[in-house]
Amino acid sequence: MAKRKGITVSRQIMDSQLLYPEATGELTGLLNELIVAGKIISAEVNMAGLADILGQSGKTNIQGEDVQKLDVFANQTIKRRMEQCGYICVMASEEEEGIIPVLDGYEGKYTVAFDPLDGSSNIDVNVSIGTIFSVHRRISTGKQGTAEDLLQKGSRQVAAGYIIYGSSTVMVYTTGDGVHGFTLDPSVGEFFLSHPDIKIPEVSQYYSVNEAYTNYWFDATRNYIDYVKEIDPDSGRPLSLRYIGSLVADFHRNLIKGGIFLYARDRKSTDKPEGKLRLLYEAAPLAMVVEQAGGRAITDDGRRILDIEPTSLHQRVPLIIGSKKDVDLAEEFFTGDKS
Ligand code: AHM
Ligand code: MG
Repeated sequence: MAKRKGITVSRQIMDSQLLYPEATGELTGLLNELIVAGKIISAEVNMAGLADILGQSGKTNIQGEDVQKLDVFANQTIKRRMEQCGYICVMASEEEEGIIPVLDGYEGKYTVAFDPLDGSSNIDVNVSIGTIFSVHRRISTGKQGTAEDLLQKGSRQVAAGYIIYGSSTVMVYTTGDGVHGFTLDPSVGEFFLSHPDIKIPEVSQYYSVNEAYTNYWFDATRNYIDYVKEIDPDSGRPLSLRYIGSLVADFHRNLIKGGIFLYARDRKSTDKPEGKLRLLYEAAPLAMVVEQAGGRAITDDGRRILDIEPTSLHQRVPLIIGSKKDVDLAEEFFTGDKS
């Protein structure tokens, strides 16, 4: 789609819908509800420092409401908008153990899984955090949705994306026809197209990994990271290290600048044998975004993230995601073809 200045995210979503004559507008409505939730969370994130000060004095915020932790606030905000929007039949949140029903009579044909505030350990120190979402079409036929509707592989997502609360608030999403990025203009409360048809650079500038875990790494991770740090200016090495500790922020930077993010299995993860990151709320939606932008997302044994059939809501998965050529090369290290 040609770049048009001043186009709002709602208009872009509507234009995409027009490509499908059979579309009913429900997905458009659902995405618009998520956008409203994102704006509310963005406003609260911007108030976070102030809310904290007010919270210490009176335990109430400027509206006279109880001061809530931001991740609780984000979770509640999305739930409340979703449960009566009429477009979904069930939802799941990284913050809650079980499936979350919608209000009786409001069942729609989609499902949403979300990480309300990814990177929440960074909230108190003004580092970028974000909301990640994943949308599937329901497959069950009863009135209420079920876990089965949520436990579908990533390749069946109909939409995915995130809203990052950084130096500005940016929404990035895909409905399967490319990746589009919008920046919130807080003075008018609208997201405007700022990153049309995002393509991730084929080759990385950055690698993102928690290097504090070096002594827990298996050989594949160690060998690959040693490789990206070797000096070889002709092939662009060494890569620079960037690791924020908010997946959504590390991912967003790498999407725009070119980069590879790794959270593989290691010896430390005895209680989390599949690594740390969650398939439904983090890996699958970002995998759809990266593939739509021309990149790749795989596990540390070379499986395509989007092909993994989920077996539980909070399933974890090793994740290697980013620029295509770099993930191709990492795959060679991780699947044993290169060391
Ligand atoms: P969270 O959902 O509890 O915030 O954990 C997920 C976060 C990711 O955003 C980030 O990539 C990762 O945890 C960082 O983990 P570590 O501190 O082990 O490097
Ligand atoms: Mg998270």
